[in-house]
Amino acid sequence: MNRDLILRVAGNQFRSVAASAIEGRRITADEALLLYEKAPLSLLALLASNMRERLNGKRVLYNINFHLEPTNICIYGCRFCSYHRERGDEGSWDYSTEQMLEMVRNHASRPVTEIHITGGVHEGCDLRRWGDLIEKIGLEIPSIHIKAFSAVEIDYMAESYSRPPGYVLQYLKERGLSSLPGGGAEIFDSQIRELIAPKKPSAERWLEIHRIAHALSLPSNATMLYGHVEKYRHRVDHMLRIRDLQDETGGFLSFIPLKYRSANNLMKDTGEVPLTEDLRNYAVARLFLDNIRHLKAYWPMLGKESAASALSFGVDDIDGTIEESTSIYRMAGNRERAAMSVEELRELITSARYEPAERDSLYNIVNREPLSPGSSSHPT
Ligand code: V47
Ligand code: SF4
Repeated sequence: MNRDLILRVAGNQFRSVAASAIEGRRITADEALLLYEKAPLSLLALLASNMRERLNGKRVLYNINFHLEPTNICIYGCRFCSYHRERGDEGSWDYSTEQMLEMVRNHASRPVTEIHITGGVHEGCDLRRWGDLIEKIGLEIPSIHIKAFSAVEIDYMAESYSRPPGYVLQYLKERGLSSLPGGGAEIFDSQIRELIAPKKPSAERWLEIHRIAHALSLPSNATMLYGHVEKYRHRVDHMLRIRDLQDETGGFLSFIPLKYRSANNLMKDTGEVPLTEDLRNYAVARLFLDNIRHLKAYWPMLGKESAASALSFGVDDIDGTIEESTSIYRMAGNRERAAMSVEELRELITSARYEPAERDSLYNIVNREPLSPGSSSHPT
């Protein structure tokens, strides 16, 4: 839709912010708050789509990856988390390096380009052990991109070795670490953080670790856990801190809003926000984070249908065709099978009238022969 038409739809109340968005000017925190609180969903869809087309055309990217979750035993006990267990609890796990390498070998014949490793944190989450693990994974699949260890895990390794995070990141990089996932950010506001994740490292520490990673040429993602007790202003504050850091380093590859899922955790009475709220959130994130090119929908958390709707609200990246090894959202109440074949994912994108394209972890397009059914990443 052309500029004048969008501005007419925007009306007086939103004309100025709409013009900024369309003309590529940065929107302010107050404008983001206004969009969150008052903008009609139809206008948000138009503005976010306009911006996503300017940045990414009609393309929707996906990556063929698999998740490895070494353990769900975790000392932090975040109140929103349905996944963590105490050692010895029913449903807890803590894989040995050999068990994890066996899982990796099971993927070696599949066309995966990335392994995503993250999990709980406990006394066994040792820097040398994780360094050894990723080194061995690199020997099993030399071409694989290893995206591993959230800032929370990096912080734990640094603290337990009484070393700065830069030491830990450099050590892991030398053993094959190529980027960091965006977990652990939650909501940066200290009061909300205290309510939902009182034991977790602070927002400042999360940002510091990503700043250092970027300086070491380790790119990363940023997440935001939304739809619980936070208010819109906390989301804006969160994204502002990410936008500021991105201005400084340019190291964030994508922004990933994570919808709070309420089953089986201490905050279950909070409930979940409706799909319209997810779409509003994607659109405002797209418009506010003008310096992060990719906006990712993590479909195992959102569900397939909702992920397809999110494409019309600024999302240009759908997290991969992943395996059932991803348990964090299943345990938090998403009953959908956490796996989708490449064909299914491409179909979801084309049915929404976008253009699917496979990407690698650094957002280069992967051109490959059509996958034969035998080599698809569909779980057997
Ligand atoms: O930090 C935990 C979230 C995150 C719940 O970087 C929950 O590519 C909703 O960060 N409801 C970990 N969310 C996962 C993560 C991630 C996921 C996909 C891709 C990438 C990436 C990173 O999961 C945690 C927390 O914010 N989480 N429990 C819950 N009940
Ligand atoms: Fe541990 Fe992560 Fe769950 Fe918090 S969200 S309890 S850090 S596994």
